[in-house]
Amino acid sequence: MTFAERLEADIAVIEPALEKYLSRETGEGYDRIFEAAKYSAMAGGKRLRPVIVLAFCRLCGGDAQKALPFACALEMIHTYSLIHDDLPCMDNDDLRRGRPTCHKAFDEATAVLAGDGLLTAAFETAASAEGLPPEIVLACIRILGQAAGMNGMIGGQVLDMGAEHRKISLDELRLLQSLKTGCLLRAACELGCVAAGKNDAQTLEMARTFGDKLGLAFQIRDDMLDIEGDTATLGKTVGKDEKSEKSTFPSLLGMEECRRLVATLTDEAVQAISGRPESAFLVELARSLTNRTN
Ligand code: GRG
Repeated sequence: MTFAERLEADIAVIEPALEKYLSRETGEGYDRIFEAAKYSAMAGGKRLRPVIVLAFCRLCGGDAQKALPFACALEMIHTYSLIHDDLPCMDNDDLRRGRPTCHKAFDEATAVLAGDGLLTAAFETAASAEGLPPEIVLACIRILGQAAGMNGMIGGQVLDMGAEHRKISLDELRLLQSLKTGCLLRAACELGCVAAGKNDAQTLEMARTFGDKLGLAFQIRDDMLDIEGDTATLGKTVGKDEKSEKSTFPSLLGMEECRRLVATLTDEAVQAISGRPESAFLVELARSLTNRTN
């Protein structure tokens, strides 16, 4: 299977599973909350995090189907973070994944609840994983909680809020991004390994190195796209960082240095998994992100 075929096949498994998990017991009289959650979750998106979960599971010799609940749980957490990030009290955005943001399509309170609902559904979904020993399921739930929590993505968002309208150092920016964006990407790599039953220190170190390097490269490219991308292709508003006077990788390092850094970090990510059978897909995925346009 080529890279493109594998990617397409994985997304074709992830999307219906995600929709199915979000269609459980839709409530009479409160269907609107399921509608809002699905509006954002099923709006497309690259599905990068769940695809990485499945790929790392295969890399570790596991059955990717068994990792699917964790892949979907991670995508639910990611979607919740986008809904809340777009709220008027946060980034106040009108456009996401090429559509009006959740609070624009519904209303603010519904968007808050849709985010909360997705975050909660993620843990229900992970806990419902079948065909795996309970200690593996538990380990995956812990990875999800740590990555999404206050020592993870939430902590990163708090640093991000404190970084508006002032210049921060490169070290501060790296910490902010490693929590805000890096934690979920790193969790994707770890989840795949653990779901495959590989949780030895060496395997997890390999997964974390790949996740950390890829996460940083991904965020630098994201900052670059806020400058050189276009709203239609990205599906979200560009030029937001400059407007809110945020320190970003391009503002601290310049575009050329960013381009160089993305390439170096991608090489380092690739190096971490090189030589392993089944690594070709992840290598190509990492390379494809270096010049992504959305
Ligand atoms: C509780 C009100 C409240 C807010 C919490 C959790 C949170 C706010 C913010 C999370 C931080 C966040 C949104 C980081 C962005 C990371 C990022 C680069 C997202 C874009 O990811 P892509 O490009 O998106 O993979 P698609 O749409 O392709 O899935």
